[in-house]
Amino acid sequence: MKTLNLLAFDFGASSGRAILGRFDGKKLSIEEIHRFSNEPVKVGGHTYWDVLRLFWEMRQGLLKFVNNVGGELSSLGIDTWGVDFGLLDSSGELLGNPYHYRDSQTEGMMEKAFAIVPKEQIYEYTGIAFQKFNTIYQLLALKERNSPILEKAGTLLFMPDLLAYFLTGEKSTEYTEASTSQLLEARSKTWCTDLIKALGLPDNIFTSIQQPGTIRGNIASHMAEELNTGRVPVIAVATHDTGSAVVAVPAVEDDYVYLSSGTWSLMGVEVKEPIINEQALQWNYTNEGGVENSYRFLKNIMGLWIIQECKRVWDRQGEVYSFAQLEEMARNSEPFKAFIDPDHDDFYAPSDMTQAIQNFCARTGQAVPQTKGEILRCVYESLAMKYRWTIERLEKILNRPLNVLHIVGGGTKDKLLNQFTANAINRPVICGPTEATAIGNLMMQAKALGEVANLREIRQIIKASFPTADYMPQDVEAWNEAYERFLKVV
Ligand code: LRH
Repeated sequence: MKTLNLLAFDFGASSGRAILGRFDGKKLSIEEIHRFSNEPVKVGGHTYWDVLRLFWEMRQGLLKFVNNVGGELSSLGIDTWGVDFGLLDSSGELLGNPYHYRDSQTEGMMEKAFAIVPKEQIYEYTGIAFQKFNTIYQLLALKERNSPILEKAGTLLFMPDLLAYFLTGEKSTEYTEASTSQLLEARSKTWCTDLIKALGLPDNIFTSIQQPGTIRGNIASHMAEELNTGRVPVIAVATHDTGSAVVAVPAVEDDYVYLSSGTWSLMGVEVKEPIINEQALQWNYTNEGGVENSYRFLKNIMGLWIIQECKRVWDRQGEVYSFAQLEEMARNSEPFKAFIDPDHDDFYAPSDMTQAIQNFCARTGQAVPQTKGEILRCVYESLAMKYRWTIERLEKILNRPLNVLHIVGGGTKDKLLNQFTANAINRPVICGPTEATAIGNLMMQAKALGEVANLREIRQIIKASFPTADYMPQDVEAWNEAYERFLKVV
């Protein structure tokens, strides 16, 4: 076959990139052709995404392909974080800027929802974990304050669908992203109209659902002309970034657990049927929609957000260090001084993360980390411990052992955390690829174009194309002892 040029637009909560993939049928190689920041914008008491700027960055990525790379672009795909959306009016115009999932509008909305539809019933319908930022609670917040935007809304499009709409003019909803809303029925993979109606949300704003690996349209002709791209097919990949990342886990074993590590840490397994039971509900595990009828049974863990936010605080104070320098400070600090529960609400959106960590340690009667190194070491060790906590509970729910951990995503660059994770979970850890999300996005394009058969084949190709790094557990005794102390704060 001729080599395909595929373009992945991968939008994360702090940055985005356009990654060019060249696929010759056997191997995939990647090249970053455009990178940009994605800062939340705070105005008038709310936090928004600057979606038009994000679209502008997509155009820059396309222009860079045309001007710097050249040749034929076979297709493109878009993935973003979950849950957030834009609303269009009946003529297709965007009504306001999409809210950021960390906006405070959803405070108290879960409780409001449970008063109408019991929590257990919501879980039974959707299988989705309770996170205050889920689309369901964002919509409820708009409804509660009689938002004119919601009243005028004709169509809801999630972030990747919205960006695809700007590009193609086609309105559709991709399944993996839609599943994060907590508004889909887990088993039938369709909108849960009973839940939507019970909460008094409009049920006429949702479009039909497309499975990942299908062609959703082509770049609109006026834009194709302007950018000189040709009418490139736009593919519905697994448009939820975690969905794309999990596609790219280069696993050959059956007994593995994955961790998609970035701003969030998403840890879980791939299953054929959603797991909806009391234990899964109690420990707040989710069943996100995956490719080829799979589900991602996983837990959302706060992840590197905590480190990113510490860095932001220090940057603001004029003490600017690279992530590599911060990692070194943590490495040189005293072990096991204090622990936090990374998933405590204290760490969701504090104005000063370092303060939040210190307050948590003081409140729980532990030594209070003082230096940057101590604070970071506390976060790293606590994350590693939370991974162990999560795997142990996964094993209980699944009733089978999970013997190896695959870590993918940007977090794999953090060697200290990789090693701490192996130590804490006492299992081998295989790290890579780092650009898993973009790679999963690219390979689902190849599948939609008919150049690769299935997920199994995709993973073999990824394994053959990208190296991994292995970490073996060390100091297991000391980590076991410290885990007992960690358990006291979760
Ligand atoms: C990770 C992620 C995660 C969601 C969160 C909002 O980027 O998609 O899966 O829950 O963002």
